[in-house]
Amino acid sequence: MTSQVRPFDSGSGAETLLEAGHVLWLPDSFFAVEVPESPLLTPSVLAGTNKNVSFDPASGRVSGASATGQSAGLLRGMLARFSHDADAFVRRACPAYADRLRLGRTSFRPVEIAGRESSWRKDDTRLHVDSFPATPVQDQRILRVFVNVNPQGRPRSWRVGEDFDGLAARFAPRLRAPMPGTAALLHALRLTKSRRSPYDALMLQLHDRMKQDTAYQSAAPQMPFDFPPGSAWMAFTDQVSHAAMSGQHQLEQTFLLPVGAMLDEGRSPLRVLERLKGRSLI
Ligand SMILES: O=C(O)CCC(=O)C(=O)O
Ligand SMILES: [Fe+2]
Repeated sequence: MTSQVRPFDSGSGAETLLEAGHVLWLPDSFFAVEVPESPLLTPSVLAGTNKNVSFDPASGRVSGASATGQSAGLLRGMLARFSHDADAFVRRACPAYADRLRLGRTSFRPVEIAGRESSWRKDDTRLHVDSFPATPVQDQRILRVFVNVNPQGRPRSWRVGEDFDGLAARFAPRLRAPMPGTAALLHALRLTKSRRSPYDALMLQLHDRMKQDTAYQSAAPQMPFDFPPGSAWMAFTDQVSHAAMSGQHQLEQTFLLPVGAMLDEGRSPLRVLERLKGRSLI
């Protein structure tokens, strides 16, 4: 079974559909780039070799951007407005999560994905589930909201892969608990911002094993889906196998949600992997 892209219908139990591993798609996005902001839609807003501009809604700090002066202010304003609107949208769409959601980072992705050079590990045109090497999630879910803001009418083309139960059953035998002391060492060396849980370590391995397995990439159950410009979508990207094949100009907001705030935490990747491994991973 593959995960599915479903039209989002307010008032129809978005939380249940997200927890079942679906992508919820909003054809008419809650956010649009305003006319004075449109000059920001160019890869030249990026500093150096960055692929994204990153924004921290808590501090208002922008990183990875080349802009200075007035255009820096415009960029910060657009990211702050997007982050605010994405937060309001998710709280409305998922009232059961509202009190427990934590706003993470915001990103702007002005580079065409197709043909972009990258290492296999960073290559998001390969099917994967999300896992963050430097910022462990501990027992939290990764919920992400995306908006395609392409001004030339081009879609963002994704592949959506098999459901997490299938994925986990296939890869779990190849996922190993890290050596004792690894998490403390990574944290002491400041390679991670907090302690990497056994769950984080297994999810990083799952991300890597999926991307490394070229036979799996072509043979795995999967469905292409084109998200038109002006549309938004959201998913638990730690659960939904996904790959972004082509497209340019996207905004993304990350949220973290403790598994205990889910309607059914038994569906979380954490609990699925714990059942397969027969032990606690936190
Ligand atoms: O840029 C995209 O459309 C999604 C890329 C991706 O896989 C991710 O951000 O985790
Ligand atoms: Fe991803």
